[in-house]
Amino acid sequence: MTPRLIGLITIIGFTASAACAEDSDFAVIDTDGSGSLSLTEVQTAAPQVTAEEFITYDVDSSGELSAEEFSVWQEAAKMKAE
Ligand SMILES: [Ca+2]
Repeated sequence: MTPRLIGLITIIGFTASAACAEDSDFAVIDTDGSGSLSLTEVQTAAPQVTAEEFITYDVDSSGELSAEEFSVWQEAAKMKAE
Protein backbone atom coordinates (compact mmCIF):
# COMPACT_ATOMS: atom_id res chain seq x y z
CA MET A 1 0.00 0.00 0.00
CA THR A 2 1.38 3.41 -0.93
CA PRO A 3 1.78 6.12 1.74
CA ARG A 4 -0.62 8.29 -0.25
CA LEU A 5 -3.32 5.63 -0.16
CA ILE A 6 -2.81 5.13 3.57
CA GLY A 7 -3.19 8.89 4.05
CA LEU A 8 -6.41 8.89 2.06
CA ILE A 9 -7.83 6.01 4.08
CA THR A 10 -6.93 7.86 7.29
CA ILE A 11 -8.79 10.97 6.09
CA ILE A 12 -11.85 8.95 5.10
CA GLY A 13 -11.81 7.16 8.45
CA PHE A 14 -11.53 10.43 10.34
CA THR A 15 -14.35 12.03 8.35
CA ALA A 16 -16.61 9.09 9.15
CA SER A 17 -15.69 9.38 12.82
CA ALA A 18 -16.36 13.15 12.83
CA ALA A 19 -19.70 12.72 11.09
CA CYS A 20 -20.66 10.15 13.70
CA ALA A 21 -19.76 12.48 16.58
CA GLU A 22 -21.69 15.29 14.94
CA ASP A 23 -24.84 13.23 14.71
CA SER A 24 -24.63 12.21 18.33
CA ASP A 25 -26.11 14.35 21.02
CA PHE A 26 -24.22 14.67 24.30
CA ALA A 27 -27.27 13.67 26.34
CA VAL A 28 -27.83 10.61 24.16
CA ILE A 29 -24.25 9.42 24.64
CA ASP A 30 -24.43 10.09 28.39
CA THR A 31 -26.46 6.95 28.99
CA ASP A 32 -26.15 7.01 32.80
CA GLY A 33 -27.04 10.72 32.92
CA SER A 34 -23.96 11.60 34.97
CA GLY A 35 -23.42 14.80 33.00
CA SER A 36 -20.05 13.65 31.64
CA LEU A 37 -18.99 11.01 29.15
CA SER A 38 -16.89 8.01 30.11
CA LEU A 39 -14.74 6.25 27.52
CA THR A 40 -17.24 3.37 27.61
CA GLU A 41 -20.13 5.69 26.80
CA VAL A 42 -18.20 7.33 23.96
CA GLN A 43 -17.16 3.96 22.54
CA THR A 44 -20.73 2.69 22.73
CA ALA A 45 -21.75 5.57 20.44
CA ALA A 46 -18.56 5.56 18.37
CA PRO A 47 -16.65 2.25 18.62
CA GLN A 48 -13.80 3.60 16.46
CA VAL A 49 -12.75 6.08 19.16
CA THR A 50 -9.52 5.06 20.86
CA ALA A 51 -8.60 5.61 24.51
CA GLU A 52 -5.71 7.72 23.26
CA GLU A 53 -8.05 10.01 21.33
CA PHE A 54 -10.35 10.21 24.35
CA ILE A 55 -7.67 11.33 26.81
CA THR A 56 -6.40 13.94 24.35
CA TYR A 57 -9.67 15.81 24.87
CA ASP A 58 -10.02 15.01 28.57
CA VAL A 59 -8.22 18.29 29.32
CA ASP A 60 -8.63 18.14 33.11
CA SER A 61 -7.75 14.39 33.18
CA SER A 62 -10.94 13.59 35.08
CA GLY A 63 -11.32 10.37 33.11
CA GLU A 64 -14.58 11.68 31.66
CA LEU A 65 -15.47 14.30 29.07
CA SER A 66 -17.53 17.28 30.17
CA ALA A 67 -19.98 18.84 27.70
CA GLU A 68 -17.39 21.55 27.09
CA GLU A 69 -14.57 19.05 26.42
CA PHE A 70 -16.88 17.10 24.15
CA SER A 71 -17.80 20.20 22.13
CA VAL A 72 -14.09 21.07 21.75
CA TRP A 73 -13.59 17.56 20.38
CA GLN A 74 -16.48 17.93 17.95
CA GLU A 75 -15.16 21.28 16.74
CA ALA A 76 -11.66 19.85 16.29
CA ALA A 77 -13.06 16.85 14.40
CA LYS A 78 -15.09 19.12 12.15
CA MET A 79 -12.11 21.32 11.37
CA LYS A 80 -9.91 18.32 10.57
CA ALA A 81 -12.61 16.86 8.32
CA GLU A 82 -12.85 20.04 6.25
CA1 LIG B 1 -21.88 9.64 31.94
